[in-house]
Amino acid sequence: MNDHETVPYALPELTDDESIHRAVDFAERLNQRRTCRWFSPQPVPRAVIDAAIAAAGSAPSGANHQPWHFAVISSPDRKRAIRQAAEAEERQFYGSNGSTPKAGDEWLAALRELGTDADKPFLETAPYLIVVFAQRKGGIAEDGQTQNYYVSESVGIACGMLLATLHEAGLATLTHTPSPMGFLRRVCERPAWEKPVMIIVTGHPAAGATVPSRALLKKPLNQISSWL
Ligand code: IYR
Repeated sequence: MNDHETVPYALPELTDDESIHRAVDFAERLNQRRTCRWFSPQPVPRAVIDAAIAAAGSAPSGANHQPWHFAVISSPDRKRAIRQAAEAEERQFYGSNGSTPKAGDEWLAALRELGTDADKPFLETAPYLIVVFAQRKGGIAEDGQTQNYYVSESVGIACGMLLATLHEAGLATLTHTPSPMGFLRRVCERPAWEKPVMIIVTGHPAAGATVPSRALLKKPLNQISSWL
């Protein structure tokens, strides 16, 4: 090792039993998360969103450059602008404006089971849209110049931690990825070197909200893991 500065690192010591219980409990809670497409306008305390972004901001990242920005949209005007631009893109994607769909038949068939379409009312109903940006350049100083590393991986991990924290706080979430989504840079007033990655729609589920049964089908452990 070179002579970089260090500070001590230790975690609370758990017995194996405690460790298993905590892992199983947490996994069971995370397992309850569903992508929700029906939101209530009920307000959510800003402190919850701040805590979730702080959790996301603690994610590991390439060279610890933390190449992310979270723009929290609550203004009705900006939410409407995002909805209008997103739905315009989605109408082309689904072909619901009468044009040939941008999505191929296979993709459209895969989405049919989830019941998605070009209408995105939740972009206006939910109290918060957290728009996630990846900083292609910028370093810690966010100078727009310094090289960043493993940007997609870093931002993906941060989004996972954000979703987990919001779920733990009892909120519903939806990851929405209009395509293309360059318009988000303008609505969120972000610089050119940042790339919009996704909108995390956040709030309480609407009364009577449902999720597609298909969403409950998760691959079993023995299919998603192997021990060598
Ligand atoms: N962006 C579109 C399409 C869409 C694509 C995938 I892959 C999904 O899992 C869900 C939707 C939309 O939001 O409708």
